Amino acid sequence: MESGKRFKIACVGAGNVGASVAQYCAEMELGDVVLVDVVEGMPQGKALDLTQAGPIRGYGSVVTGSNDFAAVAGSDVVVVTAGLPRRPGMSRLDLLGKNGEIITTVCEEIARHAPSSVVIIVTNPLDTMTYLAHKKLGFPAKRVVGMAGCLDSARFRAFVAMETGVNPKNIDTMVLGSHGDDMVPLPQYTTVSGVPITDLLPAERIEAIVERTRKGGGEIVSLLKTGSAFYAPGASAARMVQSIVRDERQLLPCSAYLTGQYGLNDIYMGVPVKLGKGGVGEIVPLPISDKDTAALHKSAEEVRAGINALRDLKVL
Ligand code: TXD
Repeated sequence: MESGKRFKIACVGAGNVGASVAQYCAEMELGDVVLVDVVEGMPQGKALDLTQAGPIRGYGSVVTGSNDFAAVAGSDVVVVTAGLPRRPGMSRLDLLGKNGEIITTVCEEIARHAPSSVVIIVTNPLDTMTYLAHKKLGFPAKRVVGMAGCLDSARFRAFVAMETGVNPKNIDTMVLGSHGDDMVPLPQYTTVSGVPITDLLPAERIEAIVERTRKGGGEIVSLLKTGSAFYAPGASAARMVQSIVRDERQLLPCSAYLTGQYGLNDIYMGVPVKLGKGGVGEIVPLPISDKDTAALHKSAEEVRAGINALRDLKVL
């Protein structure tokens, strides 16, 4: 990825999240964007719609759509949102098996057509699917990364902004662990213009914000009734694309492959990474309390259970 070159970003899965990733990437002119989906005509239609928004929004990114995976050829970054939502009567295990099959097929195609790409997985259950993708793609771990922490920390920041009335741009935070109820938000690393929120807000308000962050996805699902959040997830994945194509080396919480960091091995989990050209540059070891370490290990158990279930289902 030399500087000055025109980047290509593929969004595999052109549903709600995939289309918003495409929209944000085009608006930020991160590169040309291709939407790929199995639903006939849908990625082409959304691509045309986004192309027609360009003159008004002032971007010139070329946005195309296809039902053929060959369209991802030459992509620098591939964002995978392909998957099924959980339907009534479908168990978590059924969903794991179905999405596991979709990730397997998609990764075979990505490995064939875009073998040098950095792949960002968004499909749930996030950390388990990212682990599966890493195994199926056969790419070095640094080129396979999961999006969840960026979203969880954006939610945390938004709630702190709502609580304090301060511009969310002034708020920084870090969230570790798996994507789900067991995530580990870190109030001690959450600051408003450099001031830790532990000095600004009473403990019970912080606890309430942490709890709301943990349940952030569910809160939106219950309001929408059909489907789940997509604006903030799309923006979070686009932020990761930005850090990669512009080699910004932003320190972002991402699901990354661990080889002993934080006492965890052979697993994908949300940790702070320097994200830049080529993917995950470095996993940053943060000093965290024994309580947070225990919480992180507890959330790892859930990811391991998912990985084992995929093995039982013979998907992995
Ligand atoms: O933080 C996070 N990681 C998440 C994850 C935040 C939000 C959403 N999260 C998960 O992303 C969600 O649980 C789903 O697993 C994915 C995608 O969510 P989205 O809301 O975009 O779902 P949609 O709108 O149903 O879109 C999925 C698309 C849909 O258009 C299908 O036709 C397509 O995936 N699909 C495929 N595309 C390509 N190839 C294959 N095989 C395929 N199968 C389905």
